[in-house]
Amino acid sequence: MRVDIITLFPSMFKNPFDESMIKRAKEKGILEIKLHDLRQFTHNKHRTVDDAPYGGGAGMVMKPQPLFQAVENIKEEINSSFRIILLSPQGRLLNQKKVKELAKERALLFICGHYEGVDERVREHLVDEEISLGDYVLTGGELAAMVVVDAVVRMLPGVLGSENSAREDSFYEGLLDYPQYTRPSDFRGWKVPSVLLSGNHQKIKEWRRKKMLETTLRKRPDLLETLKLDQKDEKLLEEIKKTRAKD
Ligand code: 58G
Repeated sequence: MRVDIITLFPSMFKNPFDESMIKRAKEKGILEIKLHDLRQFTHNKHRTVDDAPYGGGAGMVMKPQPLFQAVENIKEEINSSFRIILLSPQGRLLNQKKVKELAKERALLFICGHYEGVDERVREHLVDEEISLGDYVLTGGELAAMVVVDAVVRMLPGVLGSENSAREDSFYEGLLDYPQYTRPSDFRGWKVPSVLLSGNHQKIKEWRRKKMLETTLRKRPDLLETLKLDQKDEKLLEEIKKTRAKD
């Protein structure tokens, strides 16, 4: 996958993109990231990228010209189809389903906004898709772009081991994960659930499934509302609800 990022602060990406999984994905040739300094696409002497809003009011708005110019220049470099994404609080909320969808693209281009936002014509005529991480405001789109890139890269074939990618599928299902434990089996008197030490793989599988449903019901009941559970899961969920009602 090729990832292009248009930003006023390319150096913000240096360290985060040179560590761990993203570094490995680049080394393996699975991923190529190109950063573009927005100021390079300005035509005026002062390399201005923002201006006051029409209609008045506080703050500055990002001018359309440098952003359109940047995308048009980059377009000539990319010889495959690509999706142009704007990170903003007005976008659709990112979830794992969207992450998987983005991971199927050949190339992604992220626009990182600053100030009070971008000229509406960028949103209307340049951007394919607006994505938000959540209902809060950041000073710039850079950190949001890093989050999206990290989540997408994680889903590219060959980035995770096969064991991990299989486990990921359980989250894609829309349930939260079951609790995990590692050695020692007794840490400061807190013991690992005995079923996990039993060696009974069928029992372990059932325990984990039940815990996934239980954790989801307790922490994110909203996730269960849209989920289609099979009869076995429905039965487990009823059991969980009954035992919870007692305490
Ligand atoms: C409209 C409004 C367009 C993402 C603001 C662009 C980016 C939060 C998120 C902007 C962001 C999020 C202004 C600074 C986007 C710019 C940037 N804040 N929730 N801030 O994903």
